[in-house]
Amino acid sequence: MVVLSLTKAWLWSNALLSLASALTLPSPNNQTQTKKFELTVTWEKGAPDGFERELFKINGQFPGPKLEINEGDAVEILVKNRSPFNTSLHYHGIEMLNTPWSDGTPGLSQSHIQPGCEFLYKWKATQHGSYWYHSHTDLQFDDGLYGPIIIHPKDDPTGLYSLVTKDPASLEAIKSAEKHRYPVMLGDWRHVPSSVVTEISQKSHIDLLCFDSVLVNGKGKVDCLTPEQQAPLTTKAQQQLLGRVNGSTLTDKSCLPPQVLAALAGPQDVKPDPSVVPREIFYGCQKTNAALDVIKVVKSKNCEQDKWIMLDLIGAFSMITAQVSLDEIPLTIVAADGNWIEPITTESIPITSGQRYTVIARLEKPKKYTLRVSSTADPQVLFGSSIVDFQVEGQTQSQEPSVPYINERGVNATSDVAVFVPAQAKPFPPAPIPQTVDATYKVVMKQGEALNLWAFNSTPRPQELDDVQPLLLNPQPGRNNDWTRTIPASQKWVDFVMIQPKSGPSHPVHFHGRHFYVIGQGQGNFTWNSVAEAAAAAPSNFNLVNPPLRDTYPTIQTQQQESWLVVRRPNDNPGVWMIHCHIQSHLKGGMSMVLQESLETMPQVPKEYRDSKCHP
Ligand SMILES: *[C@@H]1O[C@H](CO)[C@@H](O)[C@H](O)[C@H]1NC(C)=O
Ligand SMILES: *[C@@H]1O[C@H](CO)[C@@H](O)[C@H](O)[C@H]1NC(C)=O
Ligand SMILES: *[C@@H]1O[C@H](CO)[C@@H](O)[C@H](O)[C@H]1NC(C)=O
Ligand SMILES: *[C@@H]1O[C@H](CO)[C@@H](O)[C@H](O)[C@H]1NC(C)=O
Ligand SMILES: *[C@@H]1O[C@H](CO)[C@@H](O)[C@H](O)[C@H]1NC(C)=O
Ligand SMILES: [Cu+2]
Repeated sequence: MVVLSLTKAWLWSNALLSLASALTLPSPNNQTQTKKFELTVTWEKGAPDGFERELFKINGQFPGPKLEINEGDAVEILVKNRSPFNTSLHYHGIEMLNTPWSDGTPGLSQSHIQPGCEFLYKWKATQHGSYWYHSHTDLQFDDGLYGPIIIHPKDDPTGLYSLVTKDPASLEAIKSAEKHRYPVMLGDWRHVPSSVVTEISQKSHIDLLCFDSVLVNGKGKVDCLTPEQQAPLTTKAQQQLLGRVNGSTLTDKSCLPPQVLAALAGPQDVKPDPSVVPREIFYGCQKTNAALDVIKVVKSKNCEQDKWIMLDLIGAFSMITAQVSLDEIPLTIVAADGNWIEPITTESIPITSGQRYTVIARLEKPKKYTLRVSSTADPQVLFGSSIVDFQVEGQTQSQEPSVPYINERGVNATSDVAVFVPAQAKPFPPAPIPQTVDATYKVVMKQGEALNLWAFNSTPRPQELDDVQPLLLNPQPGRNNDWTRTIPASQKWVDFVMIQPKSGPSHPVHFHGRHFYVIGQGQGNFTWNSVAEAAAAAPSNFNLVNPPLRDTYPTIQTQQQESWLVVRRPNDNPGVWMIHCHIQSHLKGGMSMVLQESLETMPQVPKEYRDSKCHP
């Protein structure tokens, strides 16, 4: 589409950006070093929600160990694949500045790590905040191949925290909480391995197979609702979908039944076949009572100051988007996808697959507080929880159950619950963005020719491309096809206009490499010839002053009309990067494409990454 060429704005914005970084405070934490980790991947039995199945473990645990790093550190991660499957490890949200070969994307930055083999990832922690690692091979992260990454900031965050409290003792307590952050990994979980899910989806052309539980830090339980309990939790959208097939109701796993999902197919689609879906995928709920994750926080007797905690909420969801809320305790968000924001205090936060929020909270009354994770996705009523167990030495803990802000559908209990709106997050410190760009790329997201096929532009990207020689070793300058865009180094800032067709589900769009600014979003057709024209015509849909900086952001789910999302992103990190929908079945179904960025200035791929020989 339209290619705008204006480079002055880039220079202008660079000047402002360096101004912003000159304002940052001196660093208390500048002893950088090389942090080395060894991660051994195995395939073994486990029972995260009380039901035993096989799953991936890393160093014998699920989720994998927390990788704790300081900003500025050099990071080396040796992955030893001791599982029977090909695998890979991607570092979600890590920009991989000058190390595109360590991005962990099979077919792009590396070949799969084959069973018995090892791979050494090396990258520099140029960012701070919460990130996570996960397999980028098949649907392996559905089988538990993930873990958290915490990068402690180099710059003194006092300026940020003093927007939360001016009380010196509380400020110290928050800084101390930052040193002891708790990752909270949120996942949707099935009792069958992802290989079975894939096989069923490919045979039936239905990819919305039921989940069995929601896990928090790898723990959860199966809840079964009676029809009476389901009734008030069934959304209007679900009722409409059920209404399309006579006599259908939610299954006992609280899912839309396969016939209803099959009815989503259009006349042009390959006809779905619900009859080949094994009954136990949708029916036969069996309640479990497994232990939930507990974060135990103890305030010592002689501690005068308030107790503050910092949590890194990490959306390791395969499919769902959930509202997350800690009963009775307001959460102050200080970072989104690792990027500091002006603090926003909230009581319920929507999190999609791939997104992260860093929150701080003040605990006063000793009590067990429930952290609720309630899916808002249409196919199933699905929820889970964990516990923040707050004890004060010398005080009796209240035994009263904590009072929820949200219900099992993520709906706020009362109208005064503060629900976070992601578009309102403002970067801290302010990060001016260029007002014009050098190019605009339009990406039309769509369903493929079947319910389990998905695409950016017209053709699903074939998964076999994960098995070819990594594109980074042999880039294709000039290639521009349905799943490749080549962005020359001369295009310093680029807009992507993501078009969502009507009656589509929300797609959490994820970019590897550099993060992006979410500058505009709206419903209806994107009828303008350029983003500048759109912003002039519909200013309330755009934020060109202080837009959110993210690496994963959802499109608007639509019924009657299209919707669009505009993101603005620098092209200053040469490499071969994937952009894709983070819903795993959509990625598997082809909803991804490759950006070859600034190939002209790409650093030479080091010899050890060119040589693909296995080191078992
Ligand atoms: C660390 O930061 C302090 C204060 O800004 C500075 O004096 C010191 O030289 C820095 N050390 C290194 C190794 O950068
Ligand atoms: C559903 O029920 C209505 C009325 O009860 C009937 O007219 C219609 O044909 C039925 N549709 C199907 C697909 O069975
Ligand atoms: C939930 O909160 C929103 C405002 O954030 C309000 O509009 C809505 O009515 C509330 N829902 C309920 C059930 O109170
Ligand atoms: C494992 O990865 C290699 C290298 O990408 C590929 O050739 C092979 O087909 C893969 N094996 C399986 C079972 O996918
Ligand atoms: C919006 O665009 C679609 C094609 O993407 C077209 O079919 C539809 O008619 C357009 N709607 C309006 C209201 O212009
Ligand atoms: Cu998607």
